[in-house]
Amino acid sequence: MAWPTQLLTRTPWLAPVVSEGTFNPELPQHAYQPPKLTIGVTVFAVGKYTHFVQSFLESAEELFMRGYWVHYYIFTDNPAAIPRVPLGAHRLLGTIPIQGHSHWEEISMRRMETISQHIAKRAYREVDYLFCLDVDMVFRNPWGPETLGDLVAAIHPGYYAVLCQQFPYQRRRVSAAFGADSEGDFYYSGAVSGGQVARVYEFTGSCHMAILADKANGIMAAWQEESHLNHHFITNKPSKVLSPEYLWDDRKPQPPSLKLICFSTLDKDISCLRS
Ligand code: 5GW
Ligand code: MN
Repeated sequence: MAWPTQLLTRTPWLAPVVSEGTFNPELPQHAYQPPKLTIGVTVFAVGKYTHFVQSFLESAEELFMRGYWVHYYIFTDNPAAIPRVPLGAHRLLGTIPIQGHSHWEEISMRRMETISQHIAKRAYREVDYLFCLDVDMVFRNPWGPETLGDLVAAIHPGYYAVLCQQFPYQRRRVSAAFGADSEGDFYYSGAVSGGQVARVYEFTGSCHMAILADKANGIMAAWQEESHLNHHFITNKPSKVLSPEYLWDDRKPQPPSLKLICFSTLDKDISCLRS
């Protein structure tokens, strides 16, 4: 498959698609003043994934939302394994104990529920925007206020050059995550989502409900919570879409249409971590 030589800069519903060169790095700083704006980040580090926390946090401290107030929330079954990474001014970290699960599908399916409950309990008071990120990633270039929006999703690096018929949507009609062949605009990744905290509460709650409905019918969607997230975004369109620069995979060659990779997957040995 040929990579597109250029990325879209607007979605059909006129939301910006953010990539290097589409924004002036100086301008959003002013648009989102005051810098007291607090950006929350949720990450899960369950079982062996606590190994990823150090490089995630170290790179985030250097490159994620510099100059802003940041509140990391790390959900883990092993708080003692969370390293103490020195944080900059106005940057806080909370470790939230959660139960571990032996099946990775179960861990993944509980993320929506956990985030939604955490917003209701605590995060709605503490942050203005919230990003829900995978932990097996590192920041490689600045990730700044150009990514802030009401409802933000990132294009999955594996599907940005394919037609919607080829999206790996949940195609079984019985699932609450169902997506028809003709539906959908982009296939979004489950590894990066976010927005205004109230909007994140909305979509995590709605995905959680859909997951429960599927469970009651004995169904697990094709790509678990990512399928539900994609289903949600078919009708609730993101107000901002991040290009795959904000979610790349280092195992893939970097196509020329992607200029600056901000956040990418660590080359992890999946067989060893998933055993
Ligand atoms: C473990 C085995 C297989 C799949 C996921 C896990 C796993 C995921 C885990 O044992 N512990 C854990 O904390 N996670 C969380 O779920 C991490 O935050 C991880 O980034 C996220 C998604 O799982 P990934 O990164 O393995 O999924 P892919 O689709 O990026 O490979
Ligand atoms: Mn991941």
